[in-house]
Amino acid sequence: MRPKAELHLHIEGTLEPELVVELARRNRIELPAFDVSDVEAVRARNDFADLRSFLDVYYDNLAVLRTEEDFYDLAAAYLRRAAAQGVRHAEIFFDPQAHTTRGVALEAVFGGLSAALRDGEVPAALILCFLRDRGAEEAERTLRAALPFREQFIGVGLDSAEVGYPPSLFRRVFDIAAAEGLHRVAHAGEEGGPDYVWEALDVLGVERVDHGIRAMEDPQLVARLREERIPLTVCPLSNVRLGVVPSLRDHILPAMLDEGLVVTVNSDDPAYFGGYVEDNYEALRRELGLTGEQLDRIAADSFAAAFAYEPRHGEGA
Ligand code: ES4
Ligand code: ZN
Repeated sequence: MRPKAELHLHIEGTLEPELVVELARRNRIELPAFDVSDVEAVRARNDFADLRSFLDVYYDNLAVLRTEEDFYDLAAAYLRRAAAQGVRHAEIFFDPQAHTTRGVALEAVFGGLSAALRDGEVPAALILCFLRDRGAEEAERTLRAALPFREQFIGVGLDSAEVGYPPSLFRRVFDIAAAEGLHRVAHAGEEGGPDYVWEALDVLGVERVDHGIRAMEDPQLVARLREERIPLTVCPLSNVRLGVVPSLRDHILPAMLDEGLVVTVNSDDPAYFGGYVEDNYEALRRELGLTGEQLDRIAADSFAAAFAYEPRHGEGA
C-alpha cells in the first residue's frame, strides 16, 4: 500500500455507527430523533443526498460525544484505521463549535484529541474549523477561546454549509489567525462556485483549498492554482455520496491532474461516505483507471502539501 498523508479529514466524520452506540450507552444518552442503542437504526439514517442533509445527520450523531475520553476514543480509532490505510501523516479537522454549542467544554475537546494524537501511531496535527453557517462573530469568539490552546493546533479552516456563506465574511478571523502564525485553509468550490475559491485565496490567504473541484470551471483560476502550486484536497467518495458529481466515472480529478494541479486524495467523513483514504485511492484506480504513476504522484504531493510533515528515519517523500 502506498504511504500517504491525509489532509482533509473531519474527526467528527470518523464517528462510526458502532461508536455512536457505544458512547450513547456509556454516557446514558437517549435521543428523541432515533434509537441510539441500535447500530442499524443509526446507520439507516445515512440516507442523505446532499451536503445539507448529510450535515444534519453528522451534527445529530455528535450528541453522544460528551467527555474528554469520548474525544480520545474517537481520534484513537481514526488513527488506528489510518495506519491500516497507509497514512503516515494526518492533518485533522475538528469543529469546536459543534461541541461548545452543546455545552461541551473546549478543554474536553482539546484534551481528548491531543492525548489521542500523542499516543497514536500516526503522526498527526489538528486544524480548527469554523462552522461558516454560524457566522463570523461566533467564529472569532471561538478562535479567541481556543488561543489558550494555541500549541495544540497548527491552523484554521472553514467548513459546514457553503453556499450563502462566502469566505469573505471571515476576513477578520482569518487575519487574527494569520497574526497568530496559524496555517489557513478553507472548504471552497465543493458546492460553491469558483468565486468562492478566488475569495478563499485573495481574502483569507489560504494555503490549500479543501475540495476546490469547481475551480475547474474557471481557466484563470486553474492557471493561478497551477502557477502558485496551491494544493487541492479532493475527496472523491465524498463528492459522489453528496451528489456533487453524478458518479466516480464523471469525476473531474483526472482533468485536474492533466492541468498540472497539485491534487491530493482524502476521505473527508469516512464513517459516512463509504471508505477511508486508501479506499478512495483504490476507487480511483478501479473506476477511473488512474495509473500507478498517477496515484504515486498524488501520494507524493500529499506529503509536499502537508504543513507539518516531518519524514521519519528511512521515510522519503
Ligand atoms: C463536511 Cl463534506 C463537508 N463539507 C463541508 N463541511 C463539512 N463538515 C464535515 N464534512
Ligand atoms: Zn470536508
